[in-house]
Amino acid sequence: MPGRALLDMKSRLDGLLKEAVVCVEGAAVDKDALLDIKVRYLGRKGGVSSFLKELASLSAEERKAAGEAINQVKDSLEGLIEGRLAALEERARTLALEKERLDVTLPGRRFPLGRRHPVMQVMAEIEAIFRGLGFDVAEGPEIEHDYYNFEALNIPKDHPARDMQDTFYVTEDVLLRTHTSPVQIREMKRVKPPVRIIAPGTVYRKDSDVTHTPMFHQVEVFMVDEGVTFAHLKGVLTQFLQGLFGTDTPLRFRPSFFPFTEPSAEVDIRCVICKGAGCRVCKASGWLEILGAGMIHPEVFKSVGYDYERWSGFAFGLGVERIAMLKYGIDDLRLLFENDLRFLRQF
Ligand code: 2NL
Repeated sequence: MPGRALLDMKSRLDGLLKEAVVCVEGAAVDKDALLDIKVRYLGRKGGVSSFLKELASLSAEERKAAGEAINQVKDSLEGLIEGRLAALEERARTLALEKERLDVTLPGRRFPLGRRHPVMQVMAEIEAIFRGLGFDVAEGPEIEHDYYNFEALNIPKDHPARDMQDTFYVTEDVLLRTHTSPVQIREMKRVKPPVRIIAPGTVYRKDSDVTHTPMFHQVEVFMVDEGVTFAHLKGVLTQFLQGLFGTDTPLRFRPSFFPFTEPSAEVDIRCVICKGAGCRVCKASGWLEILGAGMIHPEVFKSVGYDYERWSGFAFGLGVERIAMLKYGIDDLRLLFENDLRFLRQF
């Protein structure tokens, strides 16, 4: 016959287990609450452990039965809580996996490919031609001193090119360069001949209508050495323009004037649209004006400290937008500045 003390203990153990089970049910999805319950009932100072102290007051026979009863409650409670914790862990992992799910069979996203603006394509092409002829590429500031932009180029104070109407002034003698010639002045001051340099870049003029934008692109080219003649200019221009427009493109030189070259010429190519037959683009002349050129003026050589008795050179300059329009048959300058993707994607 078990004693009263043992029966009493078993009933209290049963009560504790029931109470703990209710707690565990209530904390079903709360990991922290479950851990609290575990400490409260199974910890060293927890509910189940407190029964172990009572063992001392029992007979050896009852102690064994009581010990087994305590262990049973401990084991079933442990099993219950660990089971719940494992289930929570499993649920969390399933949720995480679901959230990170990747459908590896989906088609990839197309990477939008950009392309070079037609003006920049022409610039790159011009640059490549001149690199092939042994020219170096130079750059310089877009905000310039009056001296480099005008004075050193033999453009006198009363020259129409210096007119307030053409030039963006920052101060009385600081301005936005109106051509890339100042880059060439800087280069000639920096290095001694022989020099072969092209200066591509952005230039600014106070001009805005259907055929002019206040900002546009220019490439200027120059070469200085002993014995450079107009024949070298013609040869380089032929190589360059036939490289750009095709070897079946005749050139024509007309006398002209620039303050920084003497003699000077305007250079035409046979119309790339009508091949000389006459059309709207060449205004029925069969020819297209493409650039200005000449032999570098002795005054320019004086400015940069070159001995004009010893050295000679040619120079020319062209507008890139105009070349791009002729090369790609673009009939409206504004298309080059609107950045309409439907237009740009064609190049
Ligand atoms: C044009 C004409 C030209 C030059 C630019 C130049 C530069 C130096 C010395 C001499 Cl540093 N000349 N450049 C020469 C002749 C013509 O440009 O109509 N450009 C759009």
